[in-house]
Amino acid sequence: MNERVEQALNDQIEKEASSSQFYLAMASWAEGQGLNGTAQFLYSHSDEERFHMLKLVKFVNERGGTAKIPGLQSPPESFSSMSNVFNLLLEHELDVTQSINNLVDICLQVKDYTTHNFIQWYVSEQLEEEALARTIVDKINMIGQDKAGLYLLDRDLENSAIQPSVVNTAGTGA
Ligand code: OFO
Repeated sequence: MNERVEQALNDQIEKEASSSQFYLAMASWAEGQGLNGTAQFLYSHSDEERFHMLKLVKFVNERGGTAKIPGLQSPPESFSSMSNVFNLLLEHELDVTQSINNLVDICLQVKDYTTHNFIQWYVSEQLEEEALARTIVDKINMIGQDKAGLYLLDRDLENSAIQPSVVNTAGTGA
């Protein structure tokens, strides 16, 4: 496996693992605040990010590279509000998208079309996740300080009533 691609994939493993921890910290905070729907949503998002990490680990190893399991920085323990949580989440997803785009770029530069093909799944996934985060941030902005509105949003998150507004068009499953 090309060294630059391997390095970029290992950097991405670190990003996905950090995402998982970050969302786990958010989930735990939300649970402590009695925001059970939000907590459930974030716990499952954290699981998803771990799956993204694992998928990369397996790909690197299967392609003859060496996946590196990273040590991670501690995520924040507390957040100031739902708005704070989801704005941070959106910011984080935008950063992950940039890093995926960088990976795509490297694959094209070194003509690694297999990894390029593999990484398309992540490109679609980021599109979905960004759209979902934006939807939630928009709703929170609309609700403002209205407690009843926040209660309903928390319930919607629990019932998965909030779905990404962009459909995954990659055609590749998990
Ligand atoms: Fe891994 O999908 Fe977002 O970060």
